[in-house]
Amino acid sequence: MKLKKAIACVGAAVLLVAVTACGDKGGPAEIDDPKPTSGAAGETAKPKVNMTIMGEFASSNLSETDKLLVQSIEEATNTAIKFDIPPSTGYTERLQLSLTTGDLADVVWFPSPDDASFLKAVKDGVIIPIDEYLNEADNIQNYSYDISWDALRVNGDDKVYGIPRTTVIRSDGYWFRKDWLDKLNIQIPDNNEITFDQMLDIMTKFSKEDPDGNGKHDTYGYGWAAQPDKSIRPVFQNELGLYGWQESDGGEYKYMNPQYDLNSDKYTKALELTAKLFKEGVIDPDGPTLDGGKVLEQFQSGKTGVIDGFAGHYETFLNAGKQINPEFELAYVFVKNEQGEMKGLGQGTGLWGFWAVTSSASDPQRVVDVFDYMLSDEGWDSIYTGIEGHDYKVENNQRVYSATPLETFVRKNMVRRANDFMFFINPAMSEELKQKLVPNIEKAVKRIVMSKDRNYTPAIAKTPPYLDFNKKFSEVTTKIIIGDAQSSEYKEVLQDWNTKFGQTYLKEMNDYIDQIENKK
Ligand SMILES: [Ca+2]
Repeated sequence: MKLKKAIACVGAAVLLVAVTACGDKGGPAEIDDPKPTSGAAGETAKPKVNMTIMGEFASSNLSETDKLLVQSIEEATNTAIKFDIPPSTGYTERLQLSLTTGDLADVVWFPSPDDASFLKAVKDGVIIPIDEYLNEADNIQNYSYDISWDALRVNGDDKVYGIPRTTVIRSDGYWFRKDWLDKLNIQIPDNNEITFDQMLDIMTKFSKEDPDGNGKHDTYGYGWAAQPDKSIRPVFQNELGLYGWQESDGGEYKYMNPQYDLNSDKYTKALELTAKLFKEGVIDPDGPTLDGGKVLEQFQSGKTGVIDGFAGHYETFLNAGKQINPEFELAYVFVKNEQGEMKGLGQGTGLWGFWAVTSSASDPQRVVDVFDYMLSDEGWDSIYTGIEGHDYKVENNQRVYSATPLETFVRKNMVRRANDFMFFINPAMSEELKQKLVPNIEKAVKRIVMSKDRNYTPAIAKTPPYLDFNKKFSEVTTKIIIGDAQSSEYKEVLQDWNTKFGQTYLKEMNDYIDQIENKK
């Protein structure tokens, strides 16, 4: 359907005409497209442009659906697109080599705006600013997070150095053992939202009241893990109102993170609560030594009754759990904060890497146009659902999807639309399952609160003495949580930090946030 449309529109070859004649802004798909009138091509058509896109994908070769997608993009934008996909284990090296030798694709993917080779390439003029090309890129503007643009202004000149590869930011809820809730006669409201007190009560019952009925005291309320760097942090920060850098309630600094605030007890209270739950065995005592994979295993095997996680994993988690215990059932639950609000910290800057236009690009505007097309309603429909005839057929005005397409290396990994939670839902999913999952994913996307630091790191925090001192925070946090230190010891370390580094750190962070916030 869409491919036919794209071809039909390119037949007319006038993009302006294409928008009016073939625009399909969310309306129902029509089967009988009027045939394009020929002869309109010519005057305003843009010349064909060749471009190479260098990116990191799971396969160096395009799959069938990838090829069909690229073809539809080429036809819609009058381009010839080549992909340069190094083996993913060697991507960084290949990218650096290209930057050094100047043998560059028109547009290249970088994993992060902090990437040292990216920052150098910007300084050297190898990566160019794209502000002027974004003027008419309404789709890129509409479907990127504001914070992503801030993260891409890396050169102190207020210019943007990349097209976001957006990731849909979520703040997930919790998986509960539904069969354990039933066994203990605990009801969850229809909207799946409970208070933090209810959450604490349920976790306590899961650890004390033998929810698996084996007569042994062998379960824990909540499964948690150490951070990837092995440090541990207090649990339930969302519920306790810890959302990173926000406007402060007063005091010396306009913006504050409770973790660094000598005048606030929010963070020490979170430490105290984690220590209490740890001591009482309400949270898994093995948590500090576990990683994410192990936490999932403990939950599926019935050692813990609650874990946090993505609502879209329902079928996978349920099937894995049922293999171990046929009684295994799942409920997905959100926990409101102490003020009764549905809020959760969104991580990152909305970027899952980004696309940087290089000084070798023969037509930078057209590179931006290609990405803008991918995010248009028509382009996005092909990216999300695939191409008619291959990924789905149209029968009785309805799309019938083929078996789950797995080889969407390029198709599903070029661009995303900010806040578009339907991305997480396979279009082939049954209506019944959609109705079960979509409301939960929607809540996880809509409840996000972003930390105002936008992943910015003050210069002082990159110095060796600072990095060395930082270990003291990890040490004291671990000690408090496992019961080897009083929570007041955190404030002692914080006081020391404040004297040595904090004033510089807090001022620099405040200046950064202030500058970005005032631009709005
Ligand atoms: Ca038991």
